[in-house]
Amino acid sequence: MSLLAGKTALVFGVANDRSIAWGITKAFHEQGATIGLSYAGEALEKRVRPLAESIGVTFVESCDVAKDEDIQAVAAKAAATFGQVDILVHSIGFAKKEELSGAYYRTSRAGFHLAMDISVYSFTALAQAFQPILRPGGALLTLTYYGSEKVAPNYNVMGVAKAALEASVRYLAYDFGPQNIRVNAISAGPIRTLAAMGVTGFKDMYKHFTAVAPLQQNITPEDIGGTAVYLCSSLSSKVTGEVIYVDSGFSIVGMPEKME
Ligand code: NAD
Ligand code: 0WE
Repeated sequence: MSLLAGKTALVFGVANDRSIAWGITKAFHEQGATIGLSYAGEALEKRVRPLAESIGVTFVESCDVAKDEDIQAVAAKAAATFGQVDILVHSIGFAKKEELSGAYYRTSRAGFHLAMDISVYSFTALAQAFQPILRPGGALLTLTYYGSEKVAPNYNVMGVAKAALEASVRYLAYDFGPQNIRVNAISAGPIRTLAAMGVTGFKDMYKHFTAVAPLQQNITPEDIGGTAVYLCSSLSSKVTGEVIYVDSGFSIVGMPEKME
């Protein structure tokens, strides 16, 4: 099956081979998409370029989403290389490490702004910059987490940012609907990626997750890739403004059977 044949996808947020963005990229590649990759800054190039080469991707561009000029530059390069783009994946989030432990009320003004800028505004900024070259029938996709809805201890300002990101998905879906461009989010269960390493209590949470989730299995970037293919292909042609959970069912459980 080639669900994405003839489609061009730009994926933002590959840091290494454990990144959710890389799981999505591999799934898109398997479905015949033409792919472009964008990474956060020159320091990551030595990791991202070999990954890109392993699947024959030649469009590999640095873009710090905190910089409007970087975003404008990738959009211009994408226009020159591909003409139009069908799919944009935003798999980016960041907060200062010190904001991700302790009490949420201690969040600094600067820490709040940074988390909102990188984790929320950047999705809107990409939508804005790529709007002129998005092909009707296309799709925008971002990644979120359950800490937007319920308190996940230590997730703190990222939880507030993800709530705003999910609201952005709905507003963007409304704006882009008339262009026949769909906008959705995947809410992923915990995955051991770079962004999850060194997070206070991640190991315990990872174990607790399989004890509570109906499917009793942890989530992989490949699991996310499958749902990303669905959300960016015509299989989901009338689905927009949604947050789809890929979490082994964790979020439907209101009362764990046993505490361990
Ligand atoms: P990751 O570290 O592999 O990916 C995060 C990416 O954000 C990195 O590639 C990093 O370079 C990029 N980034 C950070 N600041 C940037 C900037 N200024 N400009 C451009 N890129 C920047 O980790 P991941 O877990 O794959 O995270 C991807 C997305 O998935 C994030 O939005 C994260 O919040 C979300 N998510 C992760 C989990 C999890 O448990 N790992 C669960 C649910 C949602
Ligand atoms: O969205 C995320 C990762 C968010 C994240 C992680 C870091 C760690 C390193 C954002 N910024 C940074 N900045 C750093 O310096 N997840 C869903 C994974 C995650 O992160 C948590 C979690 C979970 C789950 C942080 C605290 C509690 C739970």
